[in-house]
Amino acid sequence: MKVQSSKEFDLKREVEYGTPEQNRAVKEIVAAVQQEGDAGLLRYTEQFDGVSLLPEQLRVTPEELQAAYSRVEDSFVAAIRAAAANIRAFHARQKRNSWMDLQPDGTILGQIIRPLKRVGVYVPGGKAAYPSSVLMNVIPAQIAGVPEIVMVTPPSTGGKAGIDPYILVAAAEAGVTEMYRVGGAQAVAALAYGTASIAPVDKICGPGNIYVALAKREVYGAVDIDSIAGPSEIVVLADDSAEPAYVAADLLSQAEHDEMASAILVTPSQSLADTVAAEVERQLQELPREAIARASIENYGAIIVVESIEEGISVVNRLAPEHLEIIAADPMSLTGSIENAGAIFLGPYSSEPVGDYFAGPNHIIPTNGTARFSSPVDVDDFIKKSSLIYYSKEALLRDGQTIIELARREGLEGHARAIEIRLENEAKGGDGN
Ligand code: HSO
Ligand code: ZN
Repeated sequence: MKVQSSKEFDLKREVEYGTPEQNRAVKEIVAAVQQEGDAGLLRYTEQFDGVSLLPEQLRVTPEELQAAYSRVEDSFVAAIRAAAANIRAFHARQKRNSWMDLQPDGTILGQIIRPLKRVGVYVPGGKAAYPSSVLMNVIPAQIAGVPEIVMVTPPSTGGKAGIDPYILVAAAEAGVTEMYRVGGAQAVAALAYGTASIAPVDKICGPGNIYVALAKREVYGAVDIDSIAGPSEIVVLADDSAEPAYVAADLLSQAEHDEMASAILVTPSQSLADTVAAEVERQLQELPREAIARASIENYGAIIVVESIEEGISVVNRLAPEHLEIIAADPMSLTGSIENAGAIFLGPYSSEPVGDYFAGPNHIIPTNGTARFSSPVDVDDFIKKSSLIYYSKEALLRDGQTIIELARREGLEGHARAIEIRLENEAKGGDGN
């Protein structure tokens, strides 16, 4: 791992917008499913997943779900339940209440909070199908009160229509209410526009490959979508007090996600920098996903030596990482200076996987520097608000002229008159109540 100073370091990250061919293909698939419904959905499922299905085979049956439970270890079910309980408890704290303010003049202003009615969660197939991510997408929706939570996930290829039993169990435990074996851009289109077999949703979330990401962008507007997640990122801010083997292990825990993942150590300690570099190399050689982690470390990994912990903090704020670990003396005292970080892990025992799987906070966190202006997935992502306005006669008589003034300034005489007709009527003795 390269050790460099903060002056030499330059973070190069790119957002993927897809090739022109990929964009064209996605537009075509989305349009076809929108027009043809199930017929288009099934045709693309056959073409891309190699699975030929009848419309009535799209939905996962209760028997299949039962079979999935019998195929996974009891210890896995117990682990998922324990994680789900923590994630529920954390997200329950985020629930908002509707509110109303009654003013002395009788005016009532407020906000009514309602859950979205129907949400679609995309779960990718293959190796990146993480049961933990199913919990992280579904539980906030469930806590928000979303009554219909639909999961789509591609059937395994090669003619078999099965779905990973671990995904099915995680989905059931999280509270998914319907599951369908479709994936890719065609599944996103089906969720957005609906088909005879799959009713349309209000929001689509969950990670996927480039086709899924482009399809989500394509249907945005017809439905809401979540933000498109980039590769995982970890920055460890550490001083001499840190155990080098822990730091190296935590860097590799995220490097193993993806060749494009980024793992960075920021430290004022040259000796920590050198030992972590050696330790990363040692641990890499024993990692089953060595090839992926090594590519990530070579492409996007760095050890940045700074002058002081304060300079380290300013580097962190510039990077705005998805995950930040602070492994330093008195990490709490540094936390107030961290302006940009999606999730902050404090001290030597808060290794990132604690948050990835179990502690309770969401692991879907802004990447690519977007922690500057956005936040981890939470209950707010699954609610909407309606404003509530009740004006009393007294209040309208008091504010009417001011409103008329503003309306006429905008040249909107109709607006002004809607108010004026009431003021005039009231001046004549009125019959309003
Ligand atoms: N660290 C990933 C989430 C994850 N880790 C899922 C393990 N499984 C988010 O950046
Ligand atoms: Zn992870």
